[in-house]
Amino acid sequence: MSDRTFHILLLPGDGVGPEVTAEARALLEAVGPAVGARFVFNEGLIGGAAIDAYGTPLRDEEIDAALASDAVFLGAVGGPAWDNLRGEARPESGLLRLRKALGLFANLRPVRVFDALVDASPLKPQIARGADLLVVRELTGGLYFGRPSERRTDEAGRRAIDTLPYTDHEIERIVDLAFRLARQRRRKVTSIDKANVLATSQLWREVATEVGERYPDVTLEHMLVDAGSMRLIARPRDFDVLVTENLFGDILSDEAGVLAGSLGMLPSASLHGEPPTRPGTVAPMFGLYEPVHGSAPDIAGQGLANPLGAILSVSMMLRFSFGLADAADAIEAAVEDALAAGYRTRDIGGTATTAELGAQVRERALA
Ligand code: GGG
Repeated sequence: MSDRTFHILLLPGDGVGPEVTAEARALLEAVGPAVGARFVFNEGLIGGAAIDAYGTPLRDEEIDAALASDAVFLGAVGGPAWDNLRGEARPESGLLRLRKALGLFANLRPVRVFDALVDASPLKPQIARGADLLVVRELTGGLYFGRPSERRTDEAGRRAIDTLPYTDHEIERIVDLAFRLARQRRRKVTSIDKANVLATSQLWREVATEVGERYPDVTLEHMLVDAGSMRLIARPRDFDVLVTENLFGDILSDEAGVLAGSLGMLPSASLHGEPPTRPGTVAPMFGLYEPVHGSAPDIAGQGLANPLGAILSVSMMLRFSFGLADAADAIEAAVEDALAAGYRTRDIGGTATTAELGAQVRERALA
């Protein structure tokens, strides 16, 4: 087994971020020797923690450190302490700036319903069971980055503007990635838009259709976001890969958390490079990994947060950035085992603490 050293910039962030990233870090440090790898962590600040320390949600130093790393692992940003801030002063803008600076246009959010958690979803077991889909969210365009984005007060009163721009290039590259990922799954892409109303969605649908013509072996369907959001919880097994713009992707993947039993279960990878070349393997690429959930300030510091979204995120890191697919498989199997043995945090109907569930996964990943 070769000895490989991987440098990870760790940005725990705010709220439950430090608690869940600590469990995932402990897991990586524990499995490293078994897979001939060494994970070296360099810690930095982002979000509210960075505002408190440096007066800004993200410094250039953290961007430079990210560029010097093999991967970035992030917890969560935001919280009520910074709710009075606006625009680029807000904690969330640090995360947006980081994604943009690193060119991470593709956010992969897999949603898997573990058998042991079918009863944790409010949906009927026959609806949630076996659902396994991948949301591919465009991450560096759309409303999140369009300008102007501002507030002003004039004779008509208070006014706020956001702008929703997309170019054909931005749409083409994310939809193309979705097709390549679908080729490794069940060969179906559902492109979600609002083409009956929005000009950007009409362009989206046009470009997605053109991309689809290059993949005759993959089925493409178009769906309006309103119908898609209903279908997602009524017939989730109809979906394989969903591809959509930034805001729709954020909302739909949070909705999909209901299928998995809790938003706390969902991991994510943000990438700019090539997708895997064959199932379970990649030409290693740089990426940012983070649980889909936010900072959950209401439960922060109490040991109640679910660490599995963070743990499954480092499993994606092993797979996509480090080429350690076997180790990633072992972690996913350990999560499945721990859940099957009944270990659950409060959000998925149990009483285990963050640290207890993290330890159960660690023990099984090393077995
Ligand atoms: N771990 C994800 C997180 O902290 N999300 C907070 C947030 O504001 N995210 C913005 C977005 O993903 O759209």
